[in-house]
Amino acid sequence: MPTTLAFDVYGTLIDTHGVISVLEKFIGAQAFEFSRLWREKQLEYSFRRGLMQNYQSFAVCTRDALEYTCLVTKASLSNKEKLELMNVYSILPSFKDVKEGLEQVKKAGFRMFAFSNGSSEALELLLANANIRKYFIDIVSADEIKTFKPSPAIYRHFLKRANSAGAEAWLISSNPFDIIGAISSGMRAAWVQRSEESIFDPWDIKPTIVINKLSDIAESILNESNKT
Ligand code: LAC
Repeated sequence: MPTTLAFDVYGTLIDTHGVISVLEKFIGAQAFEFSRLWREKQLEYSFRRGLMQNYQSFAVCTRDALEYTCLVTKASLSNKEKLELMNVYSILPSFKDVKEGLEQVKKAGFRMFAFSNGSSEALELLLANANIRKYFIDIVSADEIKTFKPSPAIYRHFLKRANSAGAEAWLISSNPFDIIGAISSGMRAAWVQRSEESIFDPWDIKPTIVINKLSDIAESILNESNKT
């Protein structure tokens, strides 16, 4: 069975800070900090809803986090502006290294899936808009089992949906919490560290490999597989 790759979406394939140019129109220089806080809070809300078993879609976590970020930064955005931001969020761009990386992975013959907290509908739109939907056999969404990463249930769900054993499946993600979740559930995992400022959690669980750009993924996984 060829190796299976699960590509995380938000923050790995798709740049969540793609909202910054629109935010700048509304709040000027605060835009970067606002975007960072918005993303952090969105993830925190998904973690909390997972722990509380009080599921709402990832889009609800995003919308609630936007509201929180407005309150804490005292940014007075109108409802129309918030709606515009949410619309931009549904068609965010991919990172620059993504198409080349996916193209190489496809040529190498790996089985490719998109694997994300977002709902299937949201992911179909996002990936189609970024022109990368065609690379994936399927989309596996946390919404199918109404919980979020890094619950072990979601990685088990992925392996079942992809019909793959953990030892033959890799998660590719820029999100350290996702990498730790996948490794803890028996998968292998490649952390995409695009900048030196992104820090891996100093736990006793490490990524199988670290790459700096997505276009290195095919070669790095082939090298790693040859070692074992
Ligand atoms: C996702 C989160 C981790 O796409 O952003 O699943």
